[in-house]
Amino acid sequence: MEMQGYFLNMHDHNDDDDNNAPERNTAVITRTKPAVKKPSLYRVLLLNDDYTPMDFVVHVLERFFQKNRDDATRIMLHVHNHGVGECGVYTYEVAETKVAQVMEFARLNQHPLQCVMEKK
Ligand code: TYC
Repeated sequence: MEMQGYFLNMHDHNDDDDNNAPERNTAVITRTKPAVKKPSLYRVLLLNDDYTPMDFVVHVLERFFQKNRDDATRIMLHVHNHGVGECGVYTYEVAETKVAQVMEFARLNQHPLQCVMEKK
């Protein structure tokens, strides 16, 4: 059970000085703003095109997404055959950086390769 984000308040109503008085305690659980929030995650996607060489896409996946040769080839072929494919899942700023790095690298090499991010 997820209890993070809840606060347990104990109330002791025995504030008279009679030690023999019956216990009259209550517990109230209130929802609170969690102190720690899970960050939203974003998929980084490669889009297919007719011109970018397959070897270049494999290299991009190895260089920017830490894929080994086999996984990079599998993802490249998935994009080639289906039009779009996932390179990885990251927090917003990391995903944004990956997209910018890939777009810059493709532009420098004069390939039309497109890389985008989408919220999961
Ligand atoms: N379709 C490209 C070709 O036949 C290869 C390719 C794969 C291009 C993946 C982009 O994201 C891509 N050369």
